[in-house]
Amino acid sequence: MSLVVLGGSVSPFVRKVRVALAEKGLDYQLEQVNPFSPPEGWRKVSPLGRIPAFKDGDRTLADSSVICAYLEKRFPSPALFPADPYEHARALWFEEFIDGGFVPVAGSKVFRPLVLKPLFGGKAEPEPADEAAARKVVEEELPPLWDYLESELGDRDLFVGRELTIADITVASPHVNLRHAGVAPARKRWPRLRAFLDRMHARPSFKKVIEEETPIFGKRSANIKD
Ligand SMILES: N[C@@H](CCC(=O)N[C@@H](CS)C(=O)NCC(=O)O)C(=O)O
Repeated sequence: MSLVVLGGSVSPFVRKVRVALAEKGLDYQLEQVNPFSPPEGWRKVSPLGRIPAFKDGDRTLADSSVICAYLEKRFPSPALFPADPYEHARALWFEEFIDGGFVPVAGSKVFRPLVLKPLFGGKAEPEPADEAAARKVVEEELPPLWDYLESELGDRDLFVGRELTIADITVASPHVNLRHAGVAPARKRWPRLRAFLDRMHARPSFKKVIEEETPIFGKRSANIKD
């Protein structure tokens, strides 16, 4: 068996697949692909040009949600998708919420200007204008999304059902990017969400990738306040 994840480890969608593989106890290789300067033939593997893509032997797939759905059928145990039809659909919904709603804000408007742009522009710190714009997003655009997640958690430890699911992995993953940018939901206003993230990021599956990434991307994570 040869499983390969293709993509940059800093992508929340690549991390989601890596954590799902780790939670299922599967070995895999990570082949670094930068979607902005991809290898030849990349569009054959990932028709939309995005990361992650995935190889299982000579079979290829693209899109983290598709890859995770495949992994679930191929390696059913331990399950990461609920058996109950409604709970299953709810788990898919959280994948969509993060993909279509949360990452376009947290990734493009916060992590990219605060962490990626300075790194790739060879600068130690973001431009003041980028910092100010990102700060505004953190103050105005992330709170309603965090309010929603806080209310969906309710008094439970996990988003759907009683076992860890793809919903939990998917929600926790882009919060690693935010953590690298020095941003987290304040414990006072979003106590359940913050405690959930602390628990998720302490799981061995997340801990391993966070430890790999932090020396490269996580300079601002020490700035996080409660
Ligand atoms: N729905 C996709 C989203 C993947 C995605 O947007 N990946 C970003 C990196 S985080 C990417 O490849 N961007 C490059 C591009 O859109 O050209 C998934 O779940 O895999």
